Parts: sequence; structure tokens; C-alpha cells
Amino acid sequence: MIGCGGHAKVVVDSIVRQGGIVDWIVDENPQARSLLGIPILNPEDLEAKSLGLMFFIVAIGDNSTRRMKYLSFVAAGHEPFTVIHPGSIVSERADIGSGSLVGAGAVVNPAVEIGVNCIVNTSASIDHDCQIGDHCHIGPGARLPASVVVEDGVFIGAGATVLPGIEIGSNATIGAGSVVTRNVANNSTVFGNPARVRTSTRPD
Ligand code: JB2
Repeated sequence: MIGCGGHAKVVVDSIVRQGGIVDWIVDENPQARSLLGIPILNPEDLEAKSLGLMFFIVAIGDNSTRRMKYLSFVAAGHEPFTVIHPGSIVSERADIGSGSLVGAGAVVNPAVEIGVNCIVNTSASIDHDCQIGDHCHIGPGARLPASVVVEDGVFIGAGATVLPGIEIGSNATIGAGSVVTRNVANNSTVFGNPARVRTSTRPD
């Protein structure tokens, strides 16, 4: 597992409840020694171990950091591990991309597609026909009622609601508790009820 912060605790617990084992964690913080009893290695230790094929998951909340680490581990030939907390409800007719996490209490209904390396956080709800891109984070308690399209790298804050059929452009940020009633452009930050654009600084 990569990352040993707050999100890592949630991922470890989900893996253990799924019946899995986390052998060790890699983190760039040289002071970090263990998390929930699991040893932490720094990146140099990892190189020194020159391990073969590994299953991995990136347990870092920030979308761009998680994306970068995911792509580098895939490029090195490692296999992304998908985590579905047994206390979530995931339709057999939904697709969850590799290396993604579906957390405790989350609901993913039929005909949903979720990309790789996503976080569907605690108690988020993704209803029928939603499409979520790669490297997205759907925050705790967020609600996507139906047919919402979320492009790559989007962050939807805790408790936000996105109305049916809305499209959210890549790398957009939706503030916590927002109600999104209109499409959202790439790289925009929107928040409020109804959600309004606050900034659009990142280049396409
Ligand atoms: O490039 C990196 C790197 N960048 C940050 N490589 C490696 N190996 N590790 C990296 N990290 C590590 O990620 C930091 O050293 C730190 O241990 C961890 C980030 O921890 P933090 O607690 O700051 O954030 P988080 O991503 O675990 O949790 C955030 O996102 C969650 C979804 C928080 O906002 C949580 O509250 C939230 N639930």
C-alpha cells in the first residue's frame, strides 16, 4: 500500500474486512514507522528489496498524487488491487476499475461504471447509469442520483449532491455540501446551493 495518512487507515481496515492482508506500506515520510501495526518502508527501502510482481493500492486522498503513484507502479509492472468494503452494496451489474476503493456504507447501483484508482468514500451513493472516470474521489456521503457523468480526476466533496444527467468536466472540484444543478467545466471549482463557479485556474 502507498501512503500512511488518514485515508490509509480506512483502506487498511477495508482490506482486512475483505479478508486481505497488507504486508507493508510505502511512504515518503522518513519518520513514519508503522500504521495500525503494519511496517512502513520508505521508497529507497522498496527499491532495495527489488521485489517481483506486487499487488498494490494507492491510499492517498489527493487525486493528482494518487494518479501519479498509480501510473508509476503500473508502469513498473505491478498489479492494482481493488478494495470493496464488505459493508458496501455494489451491484453485480456495476464495473469497478482496478485499484479503486469502495468504502463502508457506499452504494453503487446497476449500470454504473467507475474508472481506475478511484475513491468511493464512506456512505457515498452512486445510482444507476452514472459514469465515473479514472482517479476520481467521490467524498463521504456524496449523492449521484442517476446518469451523472464524471470525467477523470474529479473531486466531489462530502455530502454534495449532483442532479441526474449532469456532466462534470475533468479535474473539477465540487465543494462539500454543494448541490450541482448545471454542468461543470473542466478544472473548475464550484460550491454552494445551487453550486456556482468560483475559480477555473488549472489549464486544460
Ligand atoms: O509521493 C508520495 C506521497 N505524497 C504524499 N509517495 C508516498 N509514498 N507517500 C506520499 N505521501 C504520503 O501520503 C504522506 O507522507 C502522508 O503519509 C500521506 C497523506 O496523508 P494525509 O493524512 O495528509 O492525507 P490522506 O491522503 O491520507 O487523507 C486525506 O484524504 C482522505 C480521503 C485527508 O483529507 C482525509 O481526511 C480524507 N479522508
